[in-house]
Amino acid sequence: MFIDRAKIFVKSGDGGNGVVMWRREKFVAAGGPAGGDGGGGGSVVIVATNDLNTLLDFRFNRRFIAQPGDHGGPKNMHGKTSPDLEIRVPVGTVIKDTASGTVLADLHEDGQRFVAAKGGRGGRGNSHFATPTRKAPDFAEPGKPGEEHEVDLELKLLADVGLVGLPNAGKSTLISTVAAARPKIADYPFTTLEPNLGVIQFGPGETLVMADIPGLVEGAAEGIGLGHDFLRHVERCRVLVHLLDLSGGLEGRDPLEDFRVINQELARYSPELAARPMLVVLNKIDLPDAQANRERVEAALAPKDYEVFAISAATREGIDPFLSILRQRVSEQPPPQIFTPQPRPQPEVPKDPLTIAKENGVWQVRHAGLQTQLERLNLDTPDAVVRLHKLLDDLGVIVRLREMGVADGDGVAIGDFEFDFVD
Ligand SMILES: Nc1nc2c(ncn2[C@@H]2O[C@H](COP(=O)(O)OP(=O)(O)OP(=O)(O)O)[C@@H](O)[C@H]2O)c(=O)[nH]1
Ligand SMILES: [Mg+2]
Repeated sequence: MFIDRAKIFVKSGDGGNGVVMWRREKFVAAGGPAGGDGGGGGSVVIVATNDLNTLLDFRFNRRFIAQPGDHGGPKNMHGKTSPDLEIRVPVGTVIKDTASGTVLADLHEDGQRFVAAKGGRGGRGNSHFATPTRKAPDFAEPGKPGEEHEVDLELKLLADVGLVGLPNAGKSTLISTVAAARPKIADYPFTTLEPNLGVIQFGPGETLVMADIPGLVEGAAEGIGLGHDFLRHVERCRVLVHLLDLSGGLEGRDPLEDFRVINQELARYSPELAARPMLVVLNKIDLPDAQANRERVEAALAPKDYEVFAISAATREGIDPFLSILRQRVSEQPPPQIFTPQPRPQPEVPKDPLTIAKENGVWQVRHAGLQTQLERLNLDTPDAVVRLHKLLDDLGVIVRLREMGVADGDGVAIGDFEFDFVD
């Protein structure tokens, strides 16, 4: 089964907490602070590899959760940083933010990495907070929480040339003749059930990648046959090769009618794809029925400005002239489209980050980012009040409360955290 889309959940590890510890040495009465830093949480990293060609692994496994960092230890010992959790995907995987649809990354090279959820930073231990006036800081920083996101993975193979045509036209035969590819070939329709890539070697170091996709039929856009979803894999091709069974097959079809049908399906999928440069290849000229059709088909296509080739994928007849023009046409086109990644949209931050309102006798303080800053203050420690006061003062909360007429003893709430106001 071919799977080329998946939705996954990723969560990075929380950072470990920094700790409050003291040096205890023989003969040293009161040692200084010695609380170690917390280790960083593991990130979830998506890595592209040429070894895979489907997103099948994500059918049953959709949650990826990296480990948290360890807390700091005594004697300034760092907590252990957790390793990153790596997820392997095929090259050509586009990663989108599920919520916004933003393209976050387009992994177009082997080994390319994308950090889908960044591990939380470890908190600093109390030794970091010692100053000449505060020799014994009795607080430390908690680790930063990890991130969690939902992302869509979408495989859009990267190939220079995309082969399109009805089932049985000979697409897989052609790719096996010109490229180092061994797809399944058979004399019945829908032999190919998943896209295959083949590499055509010209000279040393000069190659073209060709994509063979399952055959399209009339109504593919409505899901008839295997549907047209596979066109996603030729969307980024520089040149399309439209393969026609010139013999008309066993049912004696008209190759010109086949040509019209496929072009119509292409246009229904994407007008942009339908406008891509297209070479028309009349296949199976080794068959007598093909010879009978050849003159008529060529004459009908000539006025439409298509470059038309007659070949036999089976006997190689006509292959070389076709390949040399194909190589030329591809080189004239811009390289395959790589999506430009965008940063993940951040939740809207109100213009005035601070709002204060008296609700049911309690001053509700709302401030973008205050919650996070509160988390960084370890509020269980004795001098927390002083630091809380300083934080609120720095953010202008105290001034604003006074302006609004706060009185000593009034309740003040910041999220879940409540305290009494004392000036
Ligand atoms: N005589 C002759 N037969 C050919 C030629 N090319 C392909 N065939 C035959 O046509 C049949 C279909 O070929 P495939 O390559 O499987 O066709 P396809 O377009 O990949 O078909 P689907 O994967 O079903 O979409 C097979 O029996 C091939 O052997 C050719 O040039 N000459
Ligand atoms: Mg095939």
